[in-house]
Amino acid sequence: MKIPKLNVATAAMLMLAAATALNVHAQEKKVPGMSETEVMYQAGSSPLGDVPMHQSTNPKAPPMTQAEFDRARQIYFERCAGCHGVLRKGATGKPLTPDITLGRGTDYLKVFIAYGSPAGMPNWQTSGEMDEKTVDLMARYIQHDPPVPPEYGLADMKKTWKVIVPPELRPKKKMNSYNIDNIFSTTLRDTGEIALIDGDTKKIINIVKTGYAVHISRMSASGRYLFVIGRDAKVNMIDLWMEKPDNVAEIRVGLEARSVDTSKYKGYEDKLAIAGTYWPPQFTIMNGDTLEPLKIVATRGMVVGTQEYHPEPRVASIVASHFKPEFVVNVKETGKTLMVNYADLEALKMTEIGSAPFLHDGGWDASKRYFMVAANNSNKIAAIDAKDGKLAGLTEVGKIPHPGRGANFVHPKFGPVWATGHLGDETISLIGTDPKKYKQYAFKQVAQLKGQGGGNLFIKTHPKSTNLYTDTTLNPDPKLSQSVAVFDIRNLDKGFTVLPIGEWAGLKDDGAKRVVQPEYNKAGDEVWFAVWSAKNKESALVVVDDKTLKLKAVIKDPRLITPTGHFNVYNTQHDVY
Ligand code: DHE
Repeated sequence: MKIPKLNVATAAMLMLAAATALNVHAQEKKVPGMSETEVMYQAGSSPLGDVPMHQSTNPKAPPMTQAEFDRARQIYFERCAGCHGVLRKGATGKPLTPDITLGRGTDYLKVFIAYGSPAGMPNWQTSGEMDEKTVDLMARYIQHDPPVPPEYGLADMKKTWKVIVPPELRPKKKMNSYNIDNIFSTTLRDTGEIALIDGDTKKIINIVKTGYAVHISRMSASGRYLFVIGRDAKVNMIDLWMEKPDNVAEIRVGLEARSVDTSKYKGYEDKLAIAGTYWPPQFTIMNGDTLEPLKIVATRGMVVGTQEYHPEPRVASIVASHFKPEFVVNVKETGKTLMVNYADLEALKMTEIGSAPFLHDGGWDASKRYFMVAANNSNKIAAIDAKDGKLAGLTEVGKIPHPGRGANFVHPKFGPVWATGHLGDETISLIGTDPKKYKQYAFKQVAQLKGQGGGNLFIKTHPKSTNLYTDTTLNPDPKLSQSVAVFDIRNLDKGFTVLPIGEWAGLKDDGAKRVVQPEYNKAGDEVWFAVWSAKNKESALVVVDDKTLKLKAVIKDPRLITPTGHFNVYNTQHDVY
C-alpha cells in the first residue's frame, strides 16, 4: 500500500495506531475472542444501497463524479452502514459526519480505512477486502453530506400490500395432516425464502418466497399464522392451516428491518401484528389477519443518559407482552424500551423505559414477566418488567452479549436464571430472574461459565431438558465455528461436551459451514442446528438426540441454501426457551 503524504507527526501517530490495530488483529487470530468476523457481522449489508436518495453537494469536500459517488454509496451501505448508521451519526461505530471528517482530511481517513483501528474498525485494505482506489473513494465519500434515504409512510406501504388469500377464502379448519406444533420454519438467508419442515418426518413441506435476506420467523398467538420479516422490511404472513401452507398476505413496512411479532394478550390473540424497521426508524402496527397497516410510530428521539438527539434509532427486538395488551419495542441507539399499549390505536399510550444504548436481541424469563434484553455494545443486560412497566434491573455481563432469546433453567444455588453467551468473549453469563424467592440474585449476573470461545450467537435449553447448548458460529477457528458446546445443567462445574455438528453433516464441499442456532423440537427431546455454508455450497440441518447427545438425523436438500435461524412453531408460539 502507498502511504499518502502526511506531515511527520501525523504520519508517526497514524503508523502507531495502525501498528496497534495490526497487533490486535494478530492477537485476535490467536485467542478466542472478538474476531474480524464478529466485526463484519455487525457491519452486515444493508439493502439501502439501491434506494434512490436525496444528495446535496458539499463544496468543501473533495470532488467526486456522480458515478464515483454512486459506487461509494453502494459500498457504504454494503460495508459501513451497519456500524456507522445510515446518516453516519454513529451507532456501534464512530460518527462520520462532514463536520468531523472534513477536518480529518482525505489522507488521514485513508489510513484509518486501510489499516482499521483497535476500537474495532476493520482493516479494509490490508485484509484485502478493498483496494487502494476503493479506500481513496471511501475517504472522499465520507467527507460529503450523507445522502438521505426517503421516508416510508402509509401510502408507500399500501402500494406494496397484497392480500393473496382474503380471510373469508381461507380454510375454516386445518386442511392438512401435519403436526403443526412441530413444524420448523428455517431461514434460507441468501435466497429470500423460508423452508417449512415437518419436524416429525424431517421432510420439507414447502419453500415459501419471502423478503430479501430474510431474518426471523414468529408465530401468531393461536399458532396458525407464521410471520416472516426480510431485511428489506417485507413481512410475509403464512397460513399453516392450508393444505400446503403458503403466503396469504404480504407488505413492505419500510426499507430495512429485522423484527416482527403479533399480539398475544388475552382477547387480542391474532388480532394485530407489528414490525420494526431500521430505516425509517419506526414501527408499524398492522391488522393481524391481513397485514393492513394501521399505525406508524417514529422512534427518533433522545439517547438515554446523554439525552442527545439521535436521528436514526433503529428498532431491534420486539415481543408481545402476556401481562397487558402491549408490545415491547426495543430501540437500539437510544437504549429505550417502549411498552406500546395497542388497546386503542387512536389514543396510543407508550411507556418509555431507559436502560442502555444498543439494545439488540433478548427473550423472556421463565415466568414471562421480565424481558431480558442485551444492550450489546454496552456489555449489559436490562430486565424489563412487563407487569409494572419499569426497569427491574441492569447488570454488567461479558463482552457483547448476544442471547438470541436466551435460555431459562433452575440453578441449584441461584434459583431460576436466564443465560446469555457473548460475541466478544467465551463466557456465558447467568442472571437471576426470581425477585421473590431469590431477591439477592435478581437481575444480577450471578455466575459465568467458560464456553468454547467467543463468537457465540445463540444459546438454548428446554424445560424438559437438562442440557444447555451454545454455538460459536462466528469464532475465527473453524473447529469452534463448526461445533457446539453442551453443558449439563445438573453439573455445570464439570465443563462442557463438544459436539462436532459440522463434521456430522457430512457435507461434500469444504468451506465455512458455520454451525448456528440450537432449536428444540416441541417434545424437547431433539435439538436442531443449521450448518450454514456459502450460497453455492451444500448446507444441511443436523438433528441431535438430546438424551444421548448422539446424531439423530441429517436433513439435506438442494433447496436448503444458506439455512441460518430456525423456529419451532410450538416453542416460538409459547416462548419456550
Ligand atoms: Fe440477526 C435476531 C439484527 C445479523 C440471525 N437479529 C435478530 C434481532 C435483531 C437482529 C434486531 C432480534 C429480532 C427480534 O427478536 O425481534 N442481525 C441483526 C443485525 O443487525 C445483524 C447484526 C447484522 C445484519 O446485517 O443484519 C444481524 N442475524 C445476523 C446474521 O448474520 C445471522 C446470524 C444470520 C442471518 O440469518 O442473517 C442472524 N438474528 C438471527 C436469528 C435471530 C436474529 C436466527 C433470531 C434468534 C431467535 O432465537 O429469536
